[in-house]
Amino acid sequence: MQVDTVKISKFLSYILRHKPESIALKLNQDGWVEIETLLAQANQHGKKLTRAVLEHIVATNDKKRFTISRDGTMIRAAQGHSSQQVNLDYSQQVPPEFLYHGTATRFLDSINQQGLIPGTRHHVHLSDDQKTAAKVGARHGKPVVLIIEAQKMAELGYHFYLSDNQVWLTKDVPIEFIKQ
Ligand code: HQG
Repeated sequence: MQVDTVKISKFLSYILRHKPESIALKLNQDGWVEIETLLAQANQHGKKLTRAVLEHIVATNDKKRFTISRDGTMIRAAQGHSSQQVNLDYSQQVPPEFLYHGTATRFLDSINQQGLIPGTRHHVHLSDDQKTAAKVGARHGKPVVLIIEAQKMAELGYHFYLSDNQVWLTKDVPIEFIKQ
């Protein structure tokens, strides 16, 4: 397929996580939108997108960033939202003993003071393997992987969620649960 799938995937992330209003789109509270409406609005705003291309991108996306509803009519981003239109009802899960957060060394001073905070997104993102965390950290600079005492947090009443694409989410991580 002669399309720039990375570029379209980034466009979809932008629309479905952050700025649906930029193409006059309204997501429902669970982040879903009708595929027909998304295609119509994208095309109206000069982004050529067909159902076939969309399905190709969803199926081949390296991180399974997008989910199509079982009946095939709707689409949403699996996680990573900042849009206030959305308040996803993630499934709460008991985490493993440790989870990992990849960040850049330049953020460490601040993290050591404040703990991990979600920033513009709705959650702090964690993964169950160090390799993925290292890749996430490298997006921001010299990567460092922090070890999060997730089970201990859960025992103390902190909530953990697992997205459709297996990213662990929590609201914040106080410094006492972070090990380097
Ligand atoms: C850092 C990607 C200073 C945090 C990935 C991170 C992920 C602090 C940055 C998903 C801080 C936020 C999310 C504090 C946290 N002081 N910095 N107190 N607390 N930070 O991009 O986790 O490819 O919003 O360490 O795979 O990097 O888009 O979050 O470095 O799952 O699908 O603030 O994005 O997925 O950066 O990445 P981000 P993230 P996709």
